[in-house]
Order: sequence, then structure tokens, then C-alpha cells
Amino acid sequence: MAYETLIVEVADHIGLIRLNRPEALNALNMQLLEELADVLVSFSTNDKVRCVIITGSEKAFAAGADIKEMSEKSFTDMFEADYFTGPTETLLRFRKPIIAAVSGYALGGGCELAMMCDFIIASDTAKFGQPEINLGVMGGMGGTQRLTRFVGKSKAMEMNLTGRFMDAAEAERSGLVSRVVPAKDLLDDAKATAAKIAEKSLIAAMAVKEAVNRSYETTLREGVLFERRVFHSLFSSEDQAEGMAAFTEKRAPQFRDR
Ligand code: CO8
Repeated sequence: MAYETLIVEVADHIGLIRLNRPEALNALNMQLLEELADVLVSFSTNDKVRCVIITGSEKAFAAGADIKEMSEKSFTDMFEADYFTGPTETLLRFRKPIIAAVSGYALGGGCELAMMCDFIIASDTAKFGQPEINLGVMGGMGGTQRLTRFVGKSKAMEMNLTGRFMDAAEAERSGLVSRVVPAKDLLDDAKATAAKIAEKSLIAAMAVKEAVNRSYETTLREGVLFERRVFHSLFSSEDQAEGMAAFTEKRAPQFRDR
């Protein structure tokens, strides 16, 4: 299917989604998010996709939600449409690993979209921020919630209250991104990382994703119990038997996602 706001490729077991609204620095509008959700739904049943990368352009991952689309809306418009909720829920329910590869601006909804992915690899030109306060509003897709869990209250509060941007070095120091790489290497690095994940048992990778995400939703005690049960359950998979046999036989495992 052809998309107007995205460029989508599948190769080497990686589903690559490029946000593509260059005229608006990839600002997120309803069409883009619905197209993104549509791609993810198709990826969830596509055996050729074992890991996903969401990226933007060199200048902007996404400079926020589309201010022009939002500017005329009323409370009832937003409330009745439950603006952005449907597609972002699809992203949050997607079970295969998703990497955000961020270059340039990741602001407002762009920063929030990156934080909804499983981890962020940033280029050295990346700039993160929640500048919605400059528009008389605030983050609405996790800028006050996920950012606080990533970087702690003090930085999250400062960023949300002042709208200042965080550069890539500060984002790495603060735990917002897993790694920073030179801008020219960003996509290659993200693809190499995705390829490494794609080699694993998808059953184990999906279990890891579910368990790490559970740590955000529950207490430590419940989370550790959940982890242990999932760990035990993996002993019913063929991939566990294969992975451990391959280790003892000193050969590479052949995972079959069973
Ligand atoms: N929305 C719409 N258009 C945008 C946006 C945006 N967020 N960002 C940039 N653009 C457009 C500009 O209007 C401009 O278009 P045009 O040429 O037609 O005027 C084009 O992109 C290029 O932008 P600039 O000329 O401004 O480029 P600069 O390099 O000078 O500046 C900046 C780049 C600093 C990124 C600047 O564009 C900027 O400040 N953008 C807005 C950033 C922002 O405020 N983001 C937050 C938006 S609100 C939000 O994200 C809410 C999320 C919560 C939603 C929750 C729903 C439930």
C-alpha cells in the first residue's frame, strides 16, 4: 500500500518506517499517525518483519504535533475525536521491537513518539524538547509522564516548564537515549542494531519487550513476579531448547519462533 506521509521498506527482516512530511519537519497529523498505525498492523502479521525502525529526516525526526492542524480545534473536537489516541494505542500494543532512530528535532509529539518506541538511538545532531508551553499548552502524549520516568523529575519539569531543548550528549547522560552516533552513521547503526535483534528468537524478544514495559506499569515486586513467570513459560518454547543446545554444542542457534 502507498502512503502519503511515510516511506516504508521491508528488507533483511527489518521494517523501516520513515516519517515523510518534509514541508512541515515531519509534524504529526492525524493522517500520518493513522498511516503509521496501519503499517504497524500490517507488520504485526508479516513474518518478514522481526524488528522495526521509525526514523525521520536528517533535520527532523518530528517537530511535534501539527500545530496548523490543531490550532482551530476546540475542547469538544479534541475530546470527541480522542485526538491521536487510537493510532498511538496501536503503536503501544505493537509486540515486536521498535527502535526510534532520531536525527535533528524531536520536539513535543515528536519527542513523545520517540519515547513510545522501545529505545532511542540518537544522532549527534538530535535535539529533544517539550516546547508545547510556548504554545499555551503542554505535552499530551507522554511529555510530562514518560519523560519524567526517563530523565527524572527535575529535568522533565524544567524542560516542560521552559520548553528548552536537550542536545544528544545531555540526552545520553540523562538516560533518554541508549546511544549517540555520528549523524552520517545513524541509519546504518540502527539497521545493524535491528539486525542483531532480528537474529534472536522473536518469542524471546517479544517476552523481553513485554516484561521491560511491565516495569513501568507495576511495583517492583509484581514486576519481578511477572518476569519470573514469563521466564518459566519460555521453557515451553522450542527456541529455549535450541538456544541452550546450541550453546552446549558450540554452534549458532537456529531459532524458529516456536
Ligand atoms: N506543526 C506544523 N508545522 C510545523 C511544525 C509543527 N509542529 N514545526 C515546523 N513546522 C513547519 C513550519 O511552519 C515551516 O513551514 P512553512 O515553511 O510553511 O512556514 C516548516 O515546518 C519549517 O519550519 P521552520 O521554518 O520553523 O524551521 P526552522 O528551522 O526555522 O525551525 C523548529 C525549526 C525550531 C523546529 C521550529 O519549526 C519550531 O519551533 N517548530 C514547532 C515546535 C513545536 O512547538 N512543537 C510542539 C508542537 S505541539 C505538540 O507537539 C503537542 C503534542 C501533544 C499531542 C497530544 C494529542 C493528544
